[in-house]
Amino acid sequence: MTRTTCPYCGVGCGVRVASGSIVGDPDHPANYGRLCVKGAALKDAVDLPERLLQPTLHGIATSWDTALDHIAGELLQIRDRYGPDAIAFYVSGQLLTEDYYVANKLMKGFIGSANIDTNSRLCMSSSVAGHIRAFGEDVVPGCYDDIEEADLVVAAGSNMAWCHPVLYQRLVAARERRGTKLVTIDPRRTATAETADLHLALKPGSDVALWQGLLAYLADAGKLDLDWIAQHVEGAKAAIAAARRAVPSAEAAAVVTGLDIAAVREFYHLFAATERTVTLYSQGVNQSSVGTDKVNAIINCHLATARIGRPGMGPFSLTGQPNAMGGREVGGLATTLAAHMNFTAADVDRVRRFWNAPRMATKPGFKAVEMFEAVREGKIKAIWIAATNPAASMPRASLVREALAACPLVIVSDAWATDTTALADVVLPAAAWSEKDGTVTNSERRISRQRRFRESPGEAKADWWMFAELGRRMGWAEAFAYRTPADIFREHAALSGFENRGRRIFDLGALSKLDDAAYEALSPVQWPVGLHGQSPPRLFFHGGFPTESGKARMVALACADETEDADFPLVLNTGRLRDQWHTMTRTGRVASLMRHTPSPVLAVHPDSAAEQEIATGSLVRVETRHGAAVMRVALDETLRPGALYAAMHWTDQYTSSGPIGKLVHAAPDPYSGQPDLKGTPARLSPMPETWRGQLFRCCEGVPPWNGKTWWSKAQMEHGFAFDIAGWSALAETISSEQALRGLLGISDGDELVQLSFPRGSVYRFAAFDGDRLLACAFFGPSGAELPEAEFARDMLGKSLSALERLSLLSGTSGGRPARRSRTICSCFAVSEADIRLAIAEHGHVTVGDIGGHLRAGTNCGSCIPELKKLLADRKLAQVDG
Ligand SMILES: Nc1nc2c(c(=O)[nH]1)N[C@H]1C(S)=C(S)[C@@H](COP(=O)(O)OP(=O)(O)OC[C@H]3O[C@@H](n4cnc5c(=O)[nH]c(N)nc54)[C@H](O)[C@@H]3O)O[C@H]1N2
Ligand SMILES: Nc1nc2c(c(=O)[nH]1)N[C@H]1C(S)=C(S)[C@@H](COP(=O)(O)OP(=O)(O)OC[C@H]3O[C@@H](n4cnc5c(=O)[nH]c(N)nc54)[C@H](O)[C@@H]3O)O[C@H]1N2
Ligand code: SF4
Ligand SMILES: [Mo]
Repeated sequence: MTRTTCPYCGVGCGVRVASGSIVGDPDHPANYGRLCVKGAALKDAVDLPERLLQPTLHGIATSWDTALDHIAGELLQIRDRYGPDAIAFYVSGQLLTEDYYVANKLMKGFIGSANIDTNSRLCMSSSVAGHIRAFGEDVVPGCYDDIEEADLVVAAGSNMAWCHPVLYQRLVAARERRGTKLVTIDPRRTATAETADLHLALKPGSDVALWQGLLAYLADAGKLDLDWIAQHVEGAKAAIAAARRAVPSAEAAAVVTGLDIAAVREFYHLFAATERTVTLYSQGVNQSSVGTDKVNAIINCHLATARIGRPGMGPFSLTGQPNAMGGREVGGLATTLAAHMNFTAADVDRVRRFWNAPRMATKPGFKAVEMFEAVREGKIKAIWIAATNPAASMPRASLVREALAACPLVIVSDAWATDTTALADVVLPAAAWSEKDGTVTNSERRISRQRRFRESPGEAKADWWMFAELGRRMGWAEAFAYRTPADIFREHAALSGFENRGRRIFDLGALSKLDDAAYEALSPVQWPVGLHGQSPPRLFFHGGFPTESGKARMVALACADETEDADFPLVLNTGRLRDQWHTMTRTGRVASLMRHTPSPVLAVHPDSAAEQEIATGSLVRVETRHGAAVMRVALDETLRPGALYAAMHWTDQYTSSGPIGKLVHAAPDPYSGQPDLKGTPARLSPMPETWRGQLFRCCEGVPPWNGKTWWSKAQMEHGFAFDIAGWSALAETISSEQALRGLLGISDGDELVQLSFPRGSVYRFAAFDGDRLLACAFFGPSGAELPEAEFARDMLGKSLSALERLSLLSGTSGGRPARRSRTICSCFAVSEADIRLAIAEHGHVTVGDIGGHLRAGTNCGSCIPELKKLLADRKLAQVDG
């Protein structure tokens, strides 16, 4: 049995791997055995197909030696000719701490530039900047237990039911025990909001005003902890005065946020009255052009009430990626040095001495958005991208692609081919989760081991090894002579304790002497673990802020004016789905995870849609100042009028519309440089769909659709399902047998069957190798009823009887008509239709009833919010009826 840590979100759940099964680790303090739907599907996510197996140089397979020597030679030349700042690394919160440490050391101490930035710039950097402004250091003061010990949990810009599902499950259990109130602050009525006591669907971007209004209210109502403030806080007076000036009352807050005054009052009363309050926040706060101010507006209210560092109290930034926190610890951001040190002369010198560094960076480097601009402008001549897919996930992704296409040397290390590897000069095959060793730090500062339990395929290698090899080949053999991740971890821990003397809270001094066996056996541990202290789960109630005065800082904030773009009157919000992880390189290949939302949609509020006669299922062109895409619409009442919402997950590999990042603006926050990925001005126009189709086929790849076609691709158990629509004549697509064979992905020897007359004007095709079904396709005029993926799932890749062949072509499966219904429970493949039927026929009233009957919701529990919604819908229908 191997104990390791889930590779997805920042909750950092422990898992146990034994003989083919992967289950939650009952002893891990993040999850105590629980897993969400992505964690529960991990066994299907190892051994995924289409791995990168060998280094390639300009598309041609080569050896590690050749690839690394080439990179080392080029980088040295570029450094000598243009200086170190012409080289950049763009890395990721999905690297392990050890990978990250080596990359950062190589860039900041040896190449001599601080041009290493990370996708955490898009994710956590506003929280980092907010923490540093308030506390003096990037420290999360609380722990997960606080969520269970709170009486009020505020989820601000966080859809934790989908994005931090195990913490959400812990909250749900606590609510059942102690009646914890839940308030959500999100312009959308998310799965999290559905279960809240109060949902504040504020105007996008208006959070600062809501929290400023709260601070003014707390001051007016005499709810501040003046003694604690006097002892531990500076700047309170100015911050409160600024809040009163900007948002003097609940009424004023209601105006700016567009909320109901009663709802604002209810929130303010609840917050004022509940000492044990935890505010959880995530991308609705961070990913904003005022993200840092949002963070400080929240922290201000917690500092003013001394609700920090005590059980059940505190501002709590939820981290996204599995090692978002570890990356910050090693200094992976261009704006920080290693081990929570900064670009002060003393810190630069300290790190120089510790590393014995020949060429220390002395000033911050480019932040992500600026970095790709610098690449585009030719200031950066070489960039190494590791464990992130910026051609899809960066805002203004088309500009990022232009930049990479023009850059003389692009190196990408990844485990699969992506939109970004497609633009690389050198592609390096990376070892993936399950194949590599190291550590990650979760949202509550807890370091856990990721452990290897299987061999890497082909020649894939760990990222730390690649960076260390590069360092050796560039001439720094001694500094990069690591044998194992344990060597690196010890050095990282030692640096954190080096000349620390309690000045930096981030201190792993006590772990710097772990021998290999102890590193191998390391149990989850929270920092700080300094030489003299133990690891306190909570910080700061007794002061000790790492600022000059030792006090925390409340920040005086103004509320930014709204800017509107008359040509683009709608607002495009982007974010996550329950069962997908980012750019789908892993979760997009797991059939069970593709069932909940098999195809991308643009969610549109019915009012905005009605103006242009746009209906659910129709095609639209959505356009911003940065790009345009044709997408399928889903009308969605959970949005505010004027809002659009799209998932960030789909890429060029999965849909013709490509990544939504092509449309998203950057609008960086002035303090953190974190781009606003939640509020791009946009507009819509209808697209005239003339036909639509469904294609199911065994073979990988994307068929050669013509340009006037929208498509999306979804993995199934034995092949792929394509949802297709077009706006030219259908005949152009299926004109010849050759064209059809291309679409179905079959060779000349395979049998192609066509139903001789289009039934209900739907053309039907199937392809066989003997009796085995290789592919089938259905095309009809817009509005035609086509079979869904469910229908072909059981037949694709199998040998069919004559009767089955017939039923396939007639569009029925075993006599049962194909049914359009989405999957709610991915673990047991239970559809919405089945659940609704069971509720209606059996009178189920609880989630437990449904589980007892259909098993839905009894494994990972990720679908429970949706089950509750279906139960509530039924109740409403009964009342109405
Ligand atoms: N299933 C799944 N889980 C994940 C991930 C994943 O890809 N898939 N990724 C992980 C990562 S890296 C991250 S960073 C986290 C992100 O976790 P979350 O931040 O919870 O996820 P998002 O969906 O990006 O955004 C959260 C919410 O912010 C809201 N929002 C938009 N604008 C505003 C605003 O102005 N104010 C407020 N208050 N809210 C606003 C959006 O409507 C959205 O519901 O999830 C992690 N967990
Ligand atoms: N529009 C919009 N854009 C967003 C966001 C949003 O909400 N809206 N959210 C932003 C946020 S918060 C985040 S965190 C980013 C995430 O965006 P990305 O980091 O670009 O997304 P991933 O798909 O997780 O990319 C990780 C890559 O690393 C590869 N990989 C996996 N394991 C390893 C490994 O061990 N080594 C190496 N070298 N590679 C590996 C995967 O195959 C994948 O290609 O997206 C950001 N972009
Ligand atoms: S909540 Fe889910 S995705 Fe996040 S670490 Fe736990 S099992 Fe993995
Ligand atoms: Mo993230």
